Amino acid sequence: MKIRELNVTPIAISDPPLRNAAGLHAPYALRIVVELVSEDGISGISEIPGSEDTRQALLSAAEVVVGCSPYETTRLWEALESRYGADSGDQRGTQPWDQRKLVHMFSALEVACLDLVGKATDRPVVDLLGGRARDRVPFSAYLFLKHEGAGGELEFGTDPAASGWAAGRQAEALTPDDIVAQAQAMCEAFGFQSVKLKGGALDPSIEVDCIRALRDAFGPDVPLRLDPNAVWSVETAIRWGKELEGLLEYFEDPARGQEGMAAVREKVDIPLATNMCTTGFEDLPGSVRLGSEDIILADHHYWGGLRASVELGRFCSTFDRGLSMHSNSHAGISLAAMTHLAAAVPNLTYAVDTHYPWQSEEVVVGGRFEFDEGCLAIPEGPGLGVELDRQALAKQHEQYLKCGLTHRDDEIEMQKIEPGWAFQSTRW
Ligand code: GKR
Ligand code: MG
Repeated sequence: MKIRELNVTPIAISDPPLRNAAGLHAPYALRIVVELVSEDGISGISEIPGSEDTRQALLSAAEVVVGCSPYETTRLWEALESRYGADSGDQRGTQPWDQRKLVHMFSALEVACLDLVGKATDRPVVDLLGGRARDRVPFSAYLFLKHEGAGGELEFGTDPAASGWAAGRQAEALTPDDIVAQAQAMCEAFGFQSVKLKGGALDPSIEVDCIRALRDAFGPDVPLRLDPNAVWSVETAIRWGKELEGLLEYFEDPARGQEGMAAVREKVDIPLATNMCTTGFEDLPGSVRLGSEDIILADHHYWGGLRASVELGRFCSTFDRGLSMHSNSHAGISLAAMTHLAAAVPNLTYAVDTHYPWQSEEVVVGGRFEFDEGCLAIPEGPGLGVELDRQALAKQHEQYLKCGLTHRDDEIEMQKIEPGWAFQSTRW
């Protein structure tokens, strides 16, 4: 079986004005939907974070991909690496999200190949990753400090008729009480049983108060996580980390770099997690040498695909690291791939991050995924178990063309509400 066609469709999905260390989310999150079609007309799909650079790179990859076998993803990796060069550590960037090129491209192509192979052989992707270690995958609530509004066409406005989580998604949340209300609305709608707060946006004292308020509201049985995305100094992370001892399941990227994380880890008695300092296989020797974290957040978009993420799981069990999963704003193709992966890796025992509650649109047939007690079952059917809704895809592509965004820039969005605001890699 050979790949005959590569289709690359950039889309924009509405995203609320969420605050983070890099500024503010734009009214749309950019994603790219990739489709590979085999000579016999079977199609495999995937989704990755979008930018004009990634779109151009994927378009140019057609000359490498067309004619390849979807079974031979190792060969595909080699061909892409020799055509585009290996990613370097600093290409990741200082922002909360990863900006490496090759891992994104390969993830897009590998996931679509696995979907295609699954559809051709009538097996779910989880079987191609070693088979299921669990049938249901638990996800975590993902809270954000935010401004009023739900993103997309609504922009900063509100719908007075909205209630439940629809209202929670629109409401401003800049205080501990607001964050508790957001958590309650999200957990009620999705049934999540773990709660993560995105930090690094406001003064650490406010974010620590949010965690205290969440503990008071939810009690000790609901695991809490805080993620300042590495904009706290080592001293700040230690000072506030001490206050957070006994309150957090894990403390995610409290400080920058493996050395900074190791220094915090020595002084603070909370497991440290990362999706910023140990983000690729080339970082693993440093992680072992320095002991920079207790838990690594896998992400198939960043670790170079689903199979590479399974290999990361093996590393974690060998070197006594816990394994969790990172997320960015995304739609259902990514969610399906994350669910297959999390179901296949036995030691991925933490509830998985997802930004999904913040989105309201879908690109897959059947519409939005329904969570049951915070969990998703492995999507049924061959491959990823999802099909492209071509009408929805066309609409979201239209949205992409209209919104004029070409890459993610949370600093520029933030400057729209706070002129002069600038990202600082260490802010507090
Ligand atoms: O979307 O604001 C965001 C997040 O901060 C995201 O960019 C991060 O990559 O969710 C992420 C994280 O866990 O660091
Ligand atoms: Mg993180």
